Amino acid sequence: MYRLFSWEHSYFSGKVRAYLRFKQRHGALGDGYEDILASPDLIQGLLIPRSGSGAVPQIEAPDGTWVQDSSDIIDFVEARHPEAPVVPDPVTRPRQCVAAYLLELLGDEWMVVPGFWERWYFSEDGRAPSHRGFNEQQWGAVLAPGAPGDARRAAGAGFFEAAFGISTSRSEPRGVYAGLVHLGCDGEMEDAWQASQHRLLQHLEAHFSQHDFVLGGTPSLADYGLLASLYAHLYRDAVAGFALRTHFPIVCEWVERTNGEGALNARLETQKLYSLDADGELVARVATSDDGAWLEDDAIPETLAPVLEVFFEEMWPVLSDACDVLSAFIASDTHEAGGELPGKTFTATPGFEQHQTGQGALTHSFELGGKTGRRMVVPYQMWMLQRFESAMGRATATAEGEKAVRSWLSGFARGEELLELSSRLEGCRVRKEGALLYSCD
Ligand SMILES: N[C@@H](CCC(=O)N[C@@H](CS)C(=O)NCC(=O)O)C(=O)O
Repeated sequence: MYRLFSWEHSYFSGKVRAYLRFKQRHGALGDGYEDILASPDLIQGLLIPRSGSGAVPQIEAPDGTWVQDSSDIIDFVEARHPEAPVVPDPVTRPRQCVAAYLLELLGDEWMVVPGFWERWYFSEDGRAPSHRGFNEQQWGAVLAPGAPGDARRAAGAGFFEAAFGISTSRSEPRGVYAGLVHLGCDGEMEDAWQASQHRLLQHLEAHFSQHDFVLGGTPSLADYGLLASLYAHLYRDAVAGFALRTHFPIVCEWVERTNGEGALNARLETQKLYSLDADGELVARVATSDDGAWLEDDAIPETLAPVLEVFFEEMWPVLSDACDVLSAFIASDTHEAGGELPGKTFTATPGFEQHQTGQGALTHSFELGGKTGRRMVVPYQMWMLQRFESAMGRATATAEGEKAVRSWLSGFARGEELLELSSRLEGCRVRKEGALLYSCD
């Protein structure tokens, strides 16, 4: 049996958990998995000694291998359990394959900023509405599991003050609040990030009104990437969750369907809908759209184009600039070839603060919604791009695949740049070992 070490309220845990449920639902996960609450005891005594990192999610495979980072986990499980795949075949479905990786990247590393912001903004002193109490409870449930409710909440509240300085979050941002600033979501930029999120949600509401999943009637890697932000932060957290249910109810239904729990009304791809025939007998039919399958002929749903435009118009320019900045850093005297690079997405990595904050060598300006901000380079995103590059290589290995992908990408601003990704990544390739990242020699 696999062991998943996770938290319910963790961004990337929701992505992996929903994916594992899908594999299990399709009988494709061998002996299945156990979802284990990664309490502080387990993090200190098991996760860190075994894998070198306390981040969640992590899995321990039946053979004792530890894997972390949600994308590595999915790749690991897909390689060992190929039935009910979540990645479209790159040869027969090259566009869908590329779209799945792109949207995973958008969900993981772009939507993380506004999702993270929603959680912590509506937990600050004096916010109305506020979900501070809910947030204390969900963190306390991890920090002091099994303790009485008031003690659990107190554990969450104490941690917010000690680790994140929540009462001085605006004047002296620390912990998660510093992380938001490092990611370019400070007081000046937060409205632009929220507008970006609303733009995406509007497009997703329109898309899921036509199709039950990103690529049709069954989930793919893209659904799990998008679910990271949408489940733990935007659906579960109280203030964001109220807004999501109020303004984007079809997206909420997709969250339930993709999360695979409490989803009778939302309909799963394994579920049947029934009607009655003339004799009053039950007649079953596939419950999800598009006959329960990805669209035929490698078609990309039309309603997905505006979602992909968000990637090309907002995220790609940032990733592209970040590649240049990281290349210059790696080539500089400050960095030794093959040496360690910052690893985490949520905040500057300890030891790299001077480079990843202020005007440091690993920061750059970026534009969003007509405003200019500054943010840190996250080398993990280059690792994600390298992973995307290999998928792109497989999808464009044949002349037909190349033609199909090129003609589709040429419809997006700077879309064809993705076909030249290898040269963009030349100076900033990274090597990942567990949770740690290094430049390539
Ligand atoms: N890129 C990773 C991110 C893992 C991650 O950052 N997890 C967060 C929670 S969602 C975490 O564990 N933060 C606490 C820590 O790093 O100690 C993934 O895809 O899994």
